Amino acid sequence: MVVLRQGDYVWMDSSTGVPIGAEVRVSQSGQIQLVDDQGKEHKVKKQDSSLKHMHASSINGVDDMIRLGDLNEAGLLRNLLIRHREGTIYTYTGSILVAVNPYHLLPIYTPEQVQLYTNRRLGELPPHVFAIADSCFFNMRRSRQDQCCIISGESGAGKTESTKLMLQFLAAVSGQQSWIEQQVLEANPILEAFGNAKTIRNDNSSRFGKYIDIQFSKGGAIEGARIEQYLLEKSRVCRQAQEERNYHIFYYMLMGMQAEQKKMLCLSNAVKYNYLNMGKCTSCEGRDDVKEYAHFCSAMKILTFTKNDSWEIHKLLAAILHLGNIDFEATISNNLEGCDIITSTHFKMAAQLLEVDIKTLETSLTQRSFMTNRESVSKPLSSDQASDGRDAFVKAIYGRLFVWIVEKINSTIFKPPSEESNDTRNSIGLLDIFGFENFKQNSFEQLCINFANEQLQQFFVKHVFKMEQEEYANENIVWKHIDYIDNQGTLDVLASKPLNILSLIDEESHFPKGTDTTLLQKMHNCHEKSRVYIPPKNSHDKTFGIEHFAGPVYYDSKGFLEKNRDALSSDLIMLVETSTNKLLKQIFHSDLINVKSNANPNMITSKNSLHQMTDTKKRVPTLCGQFRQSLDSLMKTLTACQPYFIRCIKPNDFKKPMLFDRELCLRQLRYLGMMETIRIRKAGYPIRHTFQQFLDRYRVLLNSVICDPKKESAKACSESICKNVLSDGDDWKIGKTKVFLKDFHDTMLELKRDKALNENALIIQKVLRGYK
Ligand code: AD9
Ligand code: MG
Repeated sequence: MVVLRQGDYVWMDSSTGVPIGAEVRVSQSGQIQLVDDQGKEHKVKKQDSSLKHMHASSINGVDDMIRLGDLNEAGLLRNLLIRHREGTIYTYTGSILVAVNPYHLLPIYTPEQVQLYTNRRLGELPPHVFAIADSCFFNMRRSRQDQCCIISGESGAGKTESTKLMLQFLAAVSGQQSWIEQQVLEANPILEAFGNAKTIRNDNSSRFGKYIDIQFSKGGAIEGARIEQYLLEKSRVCRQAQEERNYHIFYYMLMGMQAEQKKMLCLSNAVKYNYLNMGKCTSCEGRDDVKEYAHFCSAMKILTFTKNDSWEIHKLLAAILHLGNIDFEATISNNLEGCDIITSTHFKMAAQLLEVDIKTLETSLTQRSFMTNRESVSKPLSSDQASDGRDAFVKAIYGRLFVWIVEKINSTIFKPPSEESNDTRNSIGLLDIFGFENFKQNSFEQLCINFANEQLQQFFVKHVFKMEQEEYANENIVWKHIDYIDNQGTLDVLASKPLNILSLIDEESHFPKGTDTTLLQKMHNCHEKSRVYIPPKNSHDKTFGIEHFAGPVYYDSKGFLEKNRDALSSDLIMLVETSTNKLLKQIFHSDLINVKSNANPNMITSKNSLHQMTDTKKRVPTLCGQFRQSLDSLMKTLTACQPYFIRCIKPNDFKKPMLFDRELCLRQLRYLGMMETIRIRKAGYPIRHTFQQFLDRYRVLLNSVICDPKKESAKACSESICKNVLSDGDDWKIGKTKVFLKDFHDTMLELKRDKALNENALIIQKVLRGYK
């Protein structure tokens, strides 16, 4: 039975099913009131058996959640809530950083803060994204191993902002204030202009994934970087949902360009373009397109795009807008449905900017040629088919332009290692991929995005739960198994099992008679019994569901095969061939090679990835196939690094500061596996070194009177150091080949090592002075 006194803190039941914190207030008349964490008042009796006193650690919250006394969902949720309320958005779980989006600018990213966090051990100062960046940097130099930081969370949770902050910190500690650092930082505004857009979830939503690999010299200076991009959402160029925009660059350009240039491209305002006004939202609150355009232009200069490059890019963007405003008129001749293009300034401008003959543009858009046994014949397209073909062309231009821009940026910032720097150089990779998505209507793009998120979650599960517990067993560390939710089953159904969903989509895409309906049928036949697959409700329903780690998502199968085929008619490729526009030809370079080497080119599929482009024989034919391949290669890269994790949490759906939706946060904490993560980090030993590594680094802390390294084994010496520095009763372990430590042990050892080395240096100085 709990007795309630003024100022006590208790847990009380809440509608979410997870208890909420409340403060006890006793009025002068002795009446007891509870004010819960959301400010709601509740009357209670003096004694209430449903209430429980709060653990002292929960009242004001803790920096590191493994120190929470109330180690349950309520404790976890409240800790984040009260910290968020105070503007403390960062919290550790051991070395894993949890970041709650504040949705307003906090004064914690100043150069002074960068300096404060430089060269400090994790946990010495309050949690911060800079501390993670510093720790990555320190560990890279200490272990000479590549590091990576995986930043995850759903759309709008703050991944891209965290990535930029990490980058800002690393550029600052690299300390050269050189051109290359500036270039690495300024690549971002360009990528965001072309690859980010306003969505209902996020005003600056990344519609592509990126991995930035930053290379450092042995001395810790940034030498270069490489950006890998994944699967830009091309459909956005032609279609946007309500309240959403096309890619920022279009609006920037129309708002920010000089009148004279706009006139040359025959451009007017965003509302005038079909490709820009579909979402009924051409401006974005809080985003100044004019200012952003100026920033974009200066970034282009820093990244060595010439004036001419920039103009050519603008020409293609303008051509896209004009193409979008072309109208088709249905015709019937010889009983065949066809269409004409209605002559307009837009049509003329499109031809002029693409530098193609206007008549050839018309036939390429309104007819499709194909091969019979002997000859090539052409067939008229209906106006719907023609406008679909036009959209496919536009998507192909934009998608290839994006890839070209990333390649161009890489050619400036990537410095291939010289022979001598090759083995001394190390890197830190930052992964910022599109967050998990679940809209009212989800399509092929969402399936790809969510598949990528499944893979990253599995990487987390593998690292934090599987490999960790396997290692304890191998090293004979006494350990009580911690259960966790493993999403491998979902990945198996999606991509590993025979006849998995992605391979069925691929197979059906290759199959000439395949349709979205036959695809659904096959999926159904193969996965009917799986708990991961949710079948359509009835025979008319074209929607299937997948039980993802973050909850079920229903996908509309309509258009899946076409999107996956990502095909462009050979007529349009041939049109590009006839163009005198150098940039246009350049971005279609590999398609042009393919169309020439292919005797019977009916359809050409796109090539999207830099790496794969070099090998034309091993062509990956579908979008899905390409994406899988680039994800596989990403996973290999990540596996070769020592990983850090930042888990971003979105506190509300309204992009609002100071609003913490408990239910929304709880759902994210659950699917991120936060409870289990805290449990394993609390019980586990995330830091480990082989005996020899440990001895090499901490020899200065060894008391050689107690343990002589010349006589004793590395194991005995390591144990002696631990006993000496970490005290005997502390929870560290000696395994078969390694020392096992907690995160705070690592910090403690490093601080003591610094101190001992400094003292030694002082002694040496004194001795030397004595000699003089
Ligand atoms: V998506 O999957 O690309 O749609 P992200 O990348 O997770 O998503 P983003 O980093 O773009 O989200 O953050 C969304 C918005 O939240 C930003 O535009 C900022 O307005 C806001 N945000 C995020 N993190 C911070 C922060 N540390 N400080 C202030 C922030 N505002
Ligand atoms: Mg983003």
